[in-house]
Amino acid sequence: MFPTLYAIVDATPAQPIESLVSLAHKLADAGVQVIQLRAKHTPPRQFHEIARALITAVPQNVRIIINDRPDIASIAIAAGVHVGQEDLPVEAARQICPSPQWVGISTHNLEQLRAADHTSADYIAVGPIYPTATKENPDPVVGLELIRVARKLTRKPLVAIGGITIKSAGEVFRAGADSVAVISDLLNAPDPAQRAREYLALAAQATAARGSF
Ligand code: TZP
Ligand code: MG
Repeated sequence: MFPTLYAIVDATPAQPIESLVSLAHKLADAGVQVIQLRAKHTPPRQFHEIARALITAVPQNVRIIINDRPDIASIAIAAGVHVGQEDLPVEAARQICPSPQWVGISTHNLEQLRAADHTSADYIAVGPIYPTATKENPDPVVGLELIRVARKLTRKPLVAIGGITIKSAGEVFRAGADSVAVISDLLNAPDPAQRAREYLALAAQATAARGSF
């Protein structure tokens, strides 16, 4: 089963590596099985250094996924890479990150979803589901409807992203998401590990109630 909580650690260049490692540790201890490292404004050398630090800090069953950069995912021996519509295409990323490494792809509309379904992507992210302040220049909000449509269109795991909170996650799972990708509602929580546990418990309930598709 695809991990139900897809935590994203958003690194800024000024953030000490120890605080990122400590956060990854806490999330892993809480039961999080996939953590994406997103470092939009961090130079590649530092990005690689953070990636290595996180990969060595967490147990082997916790997948560290590198955002945007298949080269860094490969060289850091990460569990995979996540690409957007303006990054390298999935099959190009796949050449750099062959299976069993994961290649994930972001989609923002039906056309992109259909195209992603025909690639070797291991999962498809859909969003932004709700308004988000985390992403610079986000695509238009797609709402729960695009998850419902996506659920009928693909058998690949669906990761919903964008503005998801512990209050909205239930309806996101009920719409057909396998997983919720969360940045601010995790990182800004008073206790991110506790919030992660809440997501995992809620996901277990929501997916059990929904049954399998
Ligand atoms: N892609 C679409 S929305 C988003 C990304 C990276 C940001 C999600 O962050 P948050 O804080 O969970 O809305
Ligand atoms: Mg990207």
